[in-house]
Amino acid sequence: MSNPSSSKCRAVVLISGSGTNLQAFLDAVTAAECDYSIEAVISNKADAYGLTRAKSAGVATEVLSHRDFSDRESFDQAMIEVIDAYEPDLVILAGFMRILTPGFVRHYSGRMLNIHPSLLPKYQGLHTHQRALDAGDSEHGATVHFVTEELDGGPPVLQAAVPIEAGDDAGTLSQRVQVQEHIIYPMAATWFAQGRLKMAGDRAELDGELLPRSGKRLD
Ligand code: NHR
Ligand code: GAR
Repeated sequence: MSNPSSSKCRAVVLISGSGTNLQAFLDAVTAAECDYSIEAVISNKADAYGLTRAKSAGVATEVLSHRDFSDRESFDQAMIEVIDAYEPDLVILAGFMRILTPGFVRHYSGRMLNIHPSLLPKYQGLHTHQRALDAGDSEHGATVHFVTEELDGGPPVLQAAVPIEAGDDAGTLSQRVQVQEHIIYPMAATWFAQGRLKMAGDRAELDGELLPRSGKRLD
């Protein structure tokens, strides 16, 4: 099922911060036989460490600060222009921290993925690790999902769980979750690049079969 290199899936990655998920993608494309290429990394923050990771890997970078725009619509419109110059097949949100407008989301409908640090549909939005701890949950995790207008509400693709251990705080828990993020996110991107993963209404579809409403669970 792998693509010939001439039709390799072109991905653009959006970040706001440290970019450990971006690093997992960069490592995957450096290894042989990856089904996608990373064409560019775009950050809304000039000091995001992920930009350094991209440059070290020889990947093009762009910075577009939301502070230079008067509203979300004009920021998102400028982002579309920057992103589309790279002619992406797939847009990957990797710790990108700005809520996207309906127009932006529609433009990339069915070809934009996010990783969210919770076992969706639990804990949409921010501060997920602390919320899982405060609720006394026994497990937590991360979910890759297609991005729709509903924040963290698009069709889940793949999720991985980790145990919550006695003495965990948001920092130790997020580190344990991130180990799983770095496994499941490149896996989902590979499925997309191979043409096996699609958004079908409010569900994700893998190899022609609808996935469960919380996505496929990595065991
Ligand atoms: N946009 C849409 N339309 N749909 C989604 O599912 C999105 C999205 C944009 C980002 C990532 C998301 C996450 O995984 C994501 C999913 C930022 C916020 C937020 O409140 C919430 C969720 C996510 C990302 N951002 C604040 C804002 O006003 C700013 C917070 C900050 O700068 O630290 O945009 O959790
Ligand atoms: C990741 O843990 C990701 O799940 C989370 O931010 C971290 C980014 O880390 N995403 C969100 O909270 C989105 N709102 P990274 O920059 O090291 O990949």
